[in-house]
Amino acid sequence: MKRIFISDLHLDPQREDLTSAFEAFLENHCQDIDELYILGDFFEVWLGDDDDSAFNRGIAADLAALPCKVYLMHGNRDFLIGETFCKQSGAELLGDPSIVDLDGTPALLMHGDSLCSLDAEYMKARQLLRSPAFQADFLQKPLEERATIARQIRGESKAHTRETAEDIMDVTPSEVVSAMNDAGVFLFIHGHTHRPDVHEVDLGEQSGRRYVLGDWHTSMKYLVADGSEVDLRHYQF
Ligand SMILES: [Mn+2]
Repeated sequence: MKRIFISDLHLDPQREDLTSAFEAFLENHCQDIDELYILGDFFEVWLGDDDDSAFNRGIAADLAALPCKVYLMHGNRDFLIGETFCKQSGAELLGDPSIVDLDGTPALLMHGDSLCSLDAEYMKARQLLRSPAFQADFLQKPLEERATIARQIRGESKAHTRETAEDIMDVTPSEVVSAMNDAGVFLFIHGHTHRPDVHEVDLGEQSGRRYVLGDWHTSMKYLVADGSEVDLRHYQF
């Protein structure tokens, strides 16, 4: 099986360059694969599946037109993506964490934000935002009000990111080891940190590998898994 993993596109109606890059990527790289995995922050913001803007419908149609199976994991920006969008796009929601079997090699998949445990303020906000009570309350507000709240949250998050020490915003190494040990895997794929790279992870008796996917700006890094062979590749747009 041939699989591709991407994350952190942060698709946004204001960023036509990203939408074009995404559509070109689907056209040029995803026509001959079996599965496409989008590991969170597909959208810059997701206000709810009832926001059926032309932009959102267009992206759903792009996915629906793919010949391969599409899996979608929530990120910290688009965790409100629900079954309606999945139906429209033909995508299947993946829990965070999930394990995928790469032709005999199990790999742990996560968005990655839950491993940034040293960022206490973020972890606290995450707990609130992901709670069913907050989400139910948010989703029954008018779309315009939701957009205002989302802008406020993003504004606060950007200010917070600027003030927080560089190392705190990355995943916590001990959390990586625990997550991989709990899952019983030697291969881990995630996004979120916008620090695409391959890391050796000391798991005690054996070492594992952690592949970090890239965010989309004018280029990005994505992972190709051909059978159990994995390769982090550069995509310039
Ligand atoms: Mn993220």
